[in-house]
Amino acid sequence: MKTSTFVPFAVALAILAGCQGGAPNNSQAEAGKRPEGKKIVVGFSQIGAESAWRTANTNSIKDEAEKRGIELKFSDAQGNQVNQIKAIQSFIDQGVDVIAFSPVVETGWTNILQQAKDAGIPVIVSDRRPDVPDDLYVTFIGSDFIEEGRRAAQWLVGKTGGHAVIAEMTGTPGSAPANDREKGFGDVIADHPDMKIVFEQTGNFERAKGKEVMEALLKSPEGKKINVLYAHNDDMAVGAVQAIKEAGLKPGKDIIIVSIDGIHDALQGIVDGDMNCSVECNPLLGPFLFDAVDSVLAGKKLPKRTVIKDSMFTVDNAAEVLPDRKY
Ligand code: GYE
Repeated sequence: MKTSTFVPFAVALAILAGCQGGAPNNSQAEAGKRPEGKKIVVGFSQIGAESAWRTANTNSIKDEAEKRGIELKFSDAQGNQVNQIKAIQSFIDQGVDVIAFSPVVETGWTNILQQAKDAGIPVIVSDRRPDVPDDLYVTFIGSDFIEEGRRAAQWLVGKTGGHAVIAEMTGTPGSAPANDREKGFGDVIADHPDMKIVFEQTGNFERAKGKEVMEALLKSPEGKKINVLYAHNDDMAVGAVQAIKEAGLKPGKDIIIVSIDGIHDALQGIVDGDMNCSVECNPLLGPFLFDAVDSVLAGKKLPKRTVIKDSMFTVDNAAEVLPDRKY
């Protein structure tokens, strides 16, 4: 079975919001600017290494750059926006051909992206959306996080018949996936009066934090009431599974677990009966990113938004997918 399908640009679910593309602010796109044979230089500012998703995303980007002979200046911000802004500043100072980044939080990017624009360096947004005017980046490639939250909730409605006492473990505060996965999920359960979120706390998208938060929750009065955990990513859910087991309960049964990403360890958890559903969010963005780099440097117009098409894993298909899951 085909599990995670990348949609080629030609048929991508692209929202052609204006379809301005990168050509207008892309001085490098003009033929002849880069000396013959000179490598394309791309600066990429990554968030950090908070999750298995992120590590797979980093590897995909590094592997694809190498495959294409592109010089990648890769910077790991260790979860800190200030470090990301510094990295982008240094890419501008070095005069790279293209800047790409995945913004840790949504706000606070307008100034630095305006500087990139003023320097004539096109910016490609990968994975998470920054809250900036459209003209400050060429294209945004990533999954639809609101839809992921909706799908998690819709699955849960089917599983529980619309009766659930839910703990929601949220991602990095202020990040697009935390904001959107909360919204999408909340919108769906709002139509179901017997589905209630009684606890909400961040686990920062980290496995160890997920375990810690669940340990504390299970000791509190709310912890005795819940029968569902909705985690904004699989790593936090995997950490929570550990805490649930240590508390003498059965994850996947006493507490139904639905989360997002579709990493190997979550598929394993589903196969083992410890977890119930993982909505896929595909991290393998490298090929998309460097197709976009090529297009922008060739002066081609790009859609403002490319949505990556994702799948969903439950007991019905996890075993089939697991052997090939690389991350
Ligand atoms: O779900 C989570 C990661 O931005 C989609 O970030 C990404 C999220 C992913 O840390 O595991």
